[in-house]
Amino acid sequence: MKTNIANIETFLVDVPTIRPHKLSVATMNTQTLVLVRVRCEDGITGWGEATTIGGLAYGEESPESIKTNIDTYIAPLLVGMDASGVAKAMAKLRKAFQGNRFAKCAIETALLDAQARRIKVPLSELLGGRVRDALPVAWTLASGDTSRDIQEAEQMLELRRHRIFKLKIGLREVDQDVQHVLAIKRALGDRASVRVDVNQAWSELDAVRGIAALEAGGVDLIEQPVKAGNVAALARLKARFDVAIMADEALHGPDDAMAIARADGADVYAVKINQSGGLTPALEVATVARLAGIDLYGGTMLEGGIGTAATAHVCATFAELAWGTELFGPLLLTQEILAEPLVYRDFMLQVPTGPGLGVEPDLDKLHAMQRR
Ligand code: MUC
Ligand code: MG
Repeated sequence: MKTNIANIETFLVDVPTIRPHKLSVATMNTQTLVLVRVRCEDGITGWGEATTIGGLAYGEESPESIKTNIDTYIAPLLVGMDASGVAKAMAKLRKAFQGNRFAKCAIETALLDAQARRIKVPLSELLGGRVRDALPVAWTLASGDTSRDIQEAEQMLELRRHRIFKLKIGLREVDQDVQHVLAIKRALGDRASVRVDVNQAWSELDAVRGIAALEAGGVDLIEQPVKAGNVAALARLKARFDVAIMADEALHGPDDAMAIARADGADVYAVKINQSGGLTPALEVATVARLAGIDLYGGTMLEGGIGTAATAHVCATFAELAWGTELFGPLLLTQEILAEPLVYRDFMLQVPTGPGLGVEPDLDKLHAMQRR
């Protein structure tokens, strides 16, 4: 049935984190969620999220630019179009506007959420069909303090919430970082998978030294050790070491996925809906990976409940998901914006089962927390 897009609104919501989250590119004390609401003439509403990390520190879109570009350009283009023709609306949007992957992701999520609600299926069924109902979920240790990180990991194991830990490194000297990681690995032993994310901080020489020591110490995976643009270095590191090399910032959607696969540049792809420019391109990234024999991992931009649920629906369609996910974003925040929080149980995130995303914001909370 045809029904038009009636209006599109955006909200910035600043939520403090439960502790400082230290990456090589930024220290986060707050996360700014960019939420998008699409209302349709048939009364159906869809939600999307376009959250990034550290303002402009991580990527070329900031929360404020995402909001402005949706309000100024994207909303006027789409209002009045058929809401049930999501692919057509997204094709128009992708043709009219360059870049703005995060903004496009939020819009596609909201349109697909609305459409899945309209036809009364979980979003994963619109995306090709669900093959898994729960996803292994990693936790990031990024307090910057070794004993605090060990304590945090022990607590997560005790709670049966996480047994995969990703450590953020790259801020300190390579040797200091290696000592920090190996102390945590020694404390956790075989009870957990320990992985590192360098967020592009190392030169290739740093990477050779660092990865050799981390591999010898039992670390399972090295994420984005060198600059995003240096795919040749990623490929050399992949060829040199047995430990898995994961591409993250190097992956800005299907074209990069294809180029890195051609260069034999990674063992694993972090599939991120926002970095990919939407749910459909994220599925394309995953398809390229599958065809090239590259493993999959469900990545996060530390989104709140809406973006996290959307990624969960995408990952639920992957037949193979060798490295699990890191869909813990809502757990890093002091405030829950969903009416019903996502369920984390037995080291897994449960993929919502209701129509659409299967989650929705608590509007009172959202309005109370919204930036004015
Ligand atoms: C990244 O680079 O992977 C994901 C988890 C986390 O702690 O930071 C993000 C971004
Ligand atoms: Mg990363």
